[in-house]
Amino acid sequence: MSASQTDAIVVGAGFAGMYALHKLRDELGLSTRVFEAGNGVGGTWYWNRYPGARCDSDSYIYCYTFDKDLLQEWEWSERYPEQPEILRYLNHVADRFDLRKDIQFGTRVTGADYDEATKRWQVRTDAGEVATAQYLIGAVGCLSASNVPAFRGMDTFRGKSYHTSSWPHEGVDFTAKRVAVIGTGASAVQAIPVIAQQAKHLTVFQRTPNFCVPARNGKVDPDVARTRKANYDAIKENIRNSYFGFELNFIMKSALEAPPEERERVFEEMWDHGGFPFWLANYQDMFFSKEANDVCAEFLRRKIRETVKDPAVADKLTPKTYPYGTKRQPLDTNYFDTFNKPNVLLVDVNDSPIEEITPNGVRTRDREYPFDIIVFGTGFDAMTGPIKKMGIRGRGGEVLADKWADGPTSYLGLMVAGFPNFFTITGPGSPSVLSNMPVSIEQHVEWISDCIKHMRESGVETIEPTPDAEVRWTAHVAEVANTSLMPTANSWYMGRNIPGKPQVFMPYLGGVGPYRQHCAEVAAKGYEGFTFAT
Ligand code: N01
Repeated sequence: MSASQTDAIVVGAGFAGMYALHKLRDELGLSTRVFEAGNGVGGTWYWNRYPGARCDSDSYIYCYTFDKDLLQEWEWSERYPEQPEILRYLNHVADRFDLRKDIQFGTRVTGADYDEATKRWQVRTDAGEVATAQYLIGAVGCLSASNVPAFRGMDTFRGKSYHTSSWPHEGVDFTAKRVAVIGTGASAVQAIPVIAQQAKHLTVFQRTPNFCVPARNGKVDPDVARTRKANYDAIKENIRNSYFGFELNFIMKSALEAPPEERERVFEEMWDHGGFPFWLANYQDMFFSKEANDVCAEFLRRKIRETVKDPAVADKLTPKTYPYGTKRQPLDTNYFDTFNKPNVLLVDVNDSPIEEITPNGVRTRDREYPFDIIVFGTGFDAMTGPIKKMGIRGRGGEVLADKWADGPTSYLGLMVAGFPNFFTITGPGSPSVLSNMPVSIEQHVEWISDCIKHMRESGVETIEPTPDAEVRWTAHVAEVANTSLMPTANSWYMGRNIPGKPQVFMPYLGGVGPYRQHCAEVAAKGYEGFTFAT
């Protein structure tokens, strides 16, 4: 067993961990070590290699903005970057900033204990290594702990099975295969049309239908790309101060006050434009008023009925049980149209629940379906799952997973009382998954780095939130969520996709811009709500 000591340990080498390493090592001069379970950089984009995987944010803002030259030199080929292209970008960043030399790949952190005597974190890895550091940064992502439902007979299946988030690097050939996809979330919505093109037959097992909006991917007009490059300073400012980290704003009007013809035109424009505007730049009361929401939802339901030829299938694909937008908006390319293909079958597991996985396939209450390949698009133990998996124990041996038994608590989604010098990047209680992730990641990394700089200049060794600040912030996160319709859905934002998980709305809905400003004010007031110790 070897032991190492550094100023900082970062867990994870995705967008967040890579920038944290650059900031702490190259700007603050801290000795920094990164542990990464994958054998390369990229986090989400290293693991999620399923067919059709691409980002739902426009490429020109799904990137780092901290380096002007990097922004100018990288060319995105399409409106939405595909997984291989994002991974190439992140590898380029790793090379450009010489990050790899301080990243230990193929190493999973299995535990981290705070030693009160030395004021250091002791981090253990699956390689049996122990490393200590003053600062511990959890850059483990929000969607990195996969959820594979515990169906009876899971290990009896004689064919191949894959979860979308741990896809084989060599890809999967579906030619002439009978394929099942279980789940219809954002990942499956991307994968299903691509798999259906290749497979002999595809059966989709759906628990909850989704309101999908067309992505409308394509090449970016070179003139548009040039103009954006010339205006990156303004774009950066814009997304940092926006509500969701995009160049999008709500329509400052009620959906109910807009005349029906005007509303129809606006909806059609957003539909034709594709992407997130329908979700994040709709009428301002869409997230707050059920009546306003119904108007938006009905437009999308009509689009499903217009696209899907068999009315019974269209009906099954039409969401009816939750307000529009309260589950993550999937963007699609021919998703609904795929169900018109003769080789595609939709099974609603509410009518016909999955009872077991058999050696030959899937048995529902009604019949057995034979398959060669089963794809689990069943999502993640989101936000808290990856942090809990790190096995964090703070002051007095308190286990973070126990502290969070009834749901996550934090101050600003950045730190937890009783866990000194442990920072979470895009943790629960921050805008994180309700934003364009790189924008929120940069804000957190920069805040953490400024905080550590301040600590070193002030000669203090530890920082942690006061219990009172944590209680107040956690209550505020819930209060803001409860003003909206968001908590009413069975979403992973609420933890409702995981049996037994506490039902708490985890991200902060207060908006990227206002949240950024609040974090800055906290720092300006001498890190109000935190305590320092020497
Ligand atoms: O996972 P999900 P995902 N039996 O949890 C179903 C991000 N993402 O991987 O809705 C049957 O959304 C489950 O049903 P229900 C994005 O933030 C980003 O698709 O819980 N079905 C659902 O249909 C996204 O939100 C991009 O009732 C079961 C599906 O499985 C997040 O990742 C691209 C089941 C899981 O859907 C997660 O998306 C793709 C069971 N026991 C994804 N358990 C980008 O653009 C679960 N399901 C960056």
